[in-house]
Amino acid sequence: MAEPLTLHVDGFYLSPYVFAAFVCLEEKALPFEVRVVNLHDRAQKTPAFASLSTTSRVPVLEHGEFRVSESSAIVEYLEDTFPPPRHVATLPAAPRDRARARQIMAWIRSDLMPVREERPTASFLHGQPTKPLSAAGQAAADKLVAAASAFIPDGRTSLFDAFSIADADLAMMLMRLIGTGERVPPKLAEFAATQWRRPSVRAWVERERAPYVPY
Ligand SMILES: N[C@@H](CCC(=O)N[C@@H](CS)C(=O)NCC(=O)O)C(=O)O
Repeated sequence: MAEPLTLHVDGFYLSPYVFAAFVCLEEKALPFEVRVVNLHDRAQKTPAFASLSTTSRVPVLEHGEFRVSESSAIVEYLEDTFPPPRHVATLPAAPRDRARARQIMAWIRSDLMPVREERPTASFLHGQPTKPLSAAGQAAADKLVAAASAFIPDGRTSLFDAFSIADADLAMMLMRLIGTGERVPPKLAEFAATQWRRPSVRAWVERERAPYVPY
């Protein structure tokens, strides 16, 4: 019998890291249970979750007895454990494309902090108000637009020939701007809109969320 999969998520479905793991499970059509960790109640700090996660952060994936934190590690684990052709690929197979996908995923997780701070996911997922971008926010937004324009080939609405989690990650980052009324070049707007329509992404966006409480 298949070992059960459980994804530990934040209650408001705001985490871009949970998003990547969730979309990966959906793309692969894997049955999984969701367990909510209410970050605003500091539930991630309870001894039970701290020992389960090691890092006291979401997402955490449980697969039978195995547990793994860190969204990119979860994506890699799912890709290795549930590979194509039986399951949809969520990372490119070709080494250079896979390296580029990993590059984009690592970059999104480690750069552009002013955009993440000034355009948190609550701003476009829960309609939380935003202020005009600061100089640092605008510089980071410009950097995002320039890099995304270079990464996405002209005439395409995906980074590679087929979908990868890097597409979803990049679309989420662009939605911080698009979803709060910032203008981006048409190629990027089309890319983000296409990715945002994917059923796996819709499953996360349309998930029933607890009403947002700032924390
Ligand atoms: N590098 C981690 C980041 C995970 C992370 O920072 N999760 C946040 C939610 S977006 C969290 O659990 N924060 C709780 C805390 O910091 O106490 C990943 O990619 O999974």
